[in-house]
Amino acid sequence: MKEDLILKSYEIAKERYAALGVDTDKAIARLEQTPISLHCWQTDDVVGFERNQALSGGIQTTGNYPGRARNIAEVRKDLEFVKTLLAGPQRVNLHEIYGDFGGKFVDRDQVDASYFQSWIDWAKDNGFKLDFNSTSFSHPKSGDLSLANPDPAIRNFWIEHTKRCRRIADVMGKAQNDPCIMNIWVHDGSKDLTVKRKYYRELLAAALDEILAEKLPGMKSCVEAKLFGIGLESYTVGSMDFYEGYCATRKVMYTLDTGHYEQTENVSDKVASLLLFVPELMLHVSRPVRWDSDHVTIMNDQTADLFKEIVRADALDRAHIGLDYFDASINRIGAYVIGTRATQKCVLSALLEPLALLRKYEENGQGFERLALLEEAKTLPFGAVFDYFNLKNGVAVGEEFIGKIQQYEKEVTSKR
Ligand code: RNT
Ligand code: ZN
Repeated sequence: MKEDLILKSYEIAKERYAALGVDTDKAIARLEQTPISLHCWQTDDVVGFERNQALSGGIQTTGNYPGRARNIAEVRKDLEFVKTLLAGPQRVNLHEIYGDFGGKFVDRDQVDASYFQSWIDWAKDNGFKLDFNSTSFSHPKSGDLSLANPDPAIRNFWIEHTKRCRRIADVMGKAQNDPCIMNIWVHDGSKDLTVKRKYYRELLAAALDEILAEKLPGMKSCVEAKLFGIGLESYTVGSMDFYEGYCATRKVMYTLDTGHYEQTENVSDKVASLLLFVPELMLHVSRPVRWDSDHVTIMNDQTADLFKEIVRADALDRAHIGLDYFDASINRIGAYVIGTRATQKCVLSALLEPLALLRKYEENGQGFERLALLEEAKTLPFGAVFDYFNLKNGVAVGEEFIGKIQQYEKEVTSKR
């Protein structure tokens, strides 16, 4: 794309926004400080390196597009390539099953930071910081209940696993001089009706209390609520209400996955409530289609509104952004780039909102003016600012990344 054209368009856009009291350079600078955590599991359909078996336990990938990463070297190579197509900082979000086990079977209650040293080194060499997740799915002991299992042997196995994962995250965070965010999501639930709803939730709360008791300054923990798991449709132990109460009383970071709500629910409206009661948010930016389907994130109203609410709450510093979808039906690298850029577009568009003026209208009771400006803001030259952000950071502008991904497919992923 013609560089001078992008620069010219940006100058015009900058003036249009300035007239509404918005500083586009400042918005870009803020976006450049906003890391997006790439979920490693999009490279390989959430298989990992523990037993090389298809995913099981409440979630599922669909599609069989060729080119899945089959080993640690391919996962890393794909992530390195993805990074070349993205402006701004990225982190990499690992699951425990992506450890560097060197062909050895390491059970979940045996894992330690030594299996992640090569990830720590790789991340440092490639300018990534790491986030982490314990893994309760895809294991013979996963069953329907892990941390909330009434059988103490199974429950303690998962408690031990999760404690070990927190220590791994602590090592990662110390190595990178920045807290590693560790997410805890368990699929625990019931396919059919249960008459012991409260009991399992008591078990989960007690398990989490035990897990989170250890002070680990290099990491931060977050816990993720869910509507339902596949095969566990009637009851979810870690429901929204459960985790809202848990995080508010324990002062723990809440993971808000945009796929985990009723389809007609307005997820963005949760932000300004949660932020009053929980210390921080971890966002799993995803796209539900009819259900929690984990389609590739796009710039739609739900995602745009989510970031608007975060910026309006002045909480970009209290919200950690990660992606969480697994689409195996299209080029997987393309899925990353589309989702990350869409998320960045939503953050940027939120930062470019003429908020001061909108708020002035609201304070004056000028409802017409507020609505009019909200509508007009939608067609401000936002694309010119996003293009400039990419140009400035030396990455593909606009649709240019399509050809680059096609080339990588031809040279790399199609040969797998
Ligand atoms: C599942 C949760 C969870 C997972 C990852 C793989 O519904 O969203 O975050 O997607 O842990
Ligand atoms: Zn999630």
